[in-house]
Order: sequence, then structure tokens, then C-alpha cells
Amino acid sequence: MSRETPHFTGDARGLKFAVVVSRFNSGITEKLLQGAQEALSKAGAASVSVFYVPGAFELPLAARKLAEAYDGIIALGAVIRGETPHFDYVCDAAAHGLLQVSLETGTPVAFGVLTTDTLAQAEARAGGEHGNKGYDAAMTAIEMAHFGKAPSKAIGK
Ligand code: INI
Repeated sequence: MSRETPHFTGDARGLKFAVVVSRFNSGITEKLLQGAQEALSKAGAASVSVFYVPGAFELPLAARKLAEAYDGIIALGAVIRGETPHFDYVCDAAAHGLLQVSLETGTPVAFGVLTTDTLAQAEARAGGEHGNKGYDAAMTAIEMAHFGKAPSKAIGK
């Protein structure tokens, strides 16, 4: 899998975003939030609202409740593998739930949820050697918000 940070081309002027942050593993998710806020600020987002939920499992419901009021949602979480299958259930629920929200509502929901085997892997992706996946998720939400408004432009026609 590529480890490059997507090139920054974002223009978020006039667009409203909600960032939903899981408090579980907050040492990581707060860094993802910083990355997302940096990207949205650089891109000139008209407004950014931040909401918290207990864990990644709760991200889809929060995103569903917010989706119709925003141009894009950035969902941030960190699921770190433990000794039981709980990890798989939480990851699957978050990924499928967030995808379902975006398909049902048409509002882009960016998947800024780290799913790693170790804390060190999560740290490397939350402002460490592999960049900041919160930043990347915000860039994705900006791009897809434009896609929703003018799909033909977004695909270069
Ligand atoms: N939630 C996370 O966001 N990350 C985790 O690593 C995690 N682990 O390991 O259990 C986690 N569990 C909580 C889950 O998201 C729900 O909040 C909980 O099951 C209540 O619904």
C-alpha cells in the first residue's frame, strides 16, 4: 500500500465540515484531529465543527446524524488490535457503517480511522513517520465534497 500523503490541492472555501472524533485512544485521535484541522484551515473551509463519541463503533451513528447539515464529514478513530476478536468487530462496524452513511445520504464521509496492530504503528500515522491520516482524510473529504457539487468537473470532463 502506498504511504504517500496525497498532494494538497484543496480549496474548501464556502464548504462546511464536521469532524467526528473517537475518544478511545485519545492520545492518537487528538493528533489526527490536529492534522484534519490543519488541512481544513489551509484549504479555507468556511466552518469546521468538532464532535466527540466514545469509540470508533459509535462513529457511523454520529456521522448519520450530522450528514445532512454538512458538505462533508471526517470520521477519526484509532482501533488497535488486542488479544480478542473485538478489534475486527469494531473495525468492520466503523468501516461499513461510515460507507453506508455516505452512500445513503450522498454526503462524503472520509474514513480517518487507523486500524493497526500496535500503538507504535498508530503513532507513525498520526503525525509520525507515515504522515498524518487525519490530514489525509480531511483532504479526501474536501475533494469528495467538490465531487458531490460538480461531478463532471471532479472527473476532469
Ligand atoms: N474503540 C476504539 O475506537 N478503538 C479501540 O481500539 C477499541 N478497542 O480496542 O476496544 C474500541 N472499543 C470501543 C468501541 O469502539 C465502542 O465504543 C464500545 O464497544 C461500546 O459500543
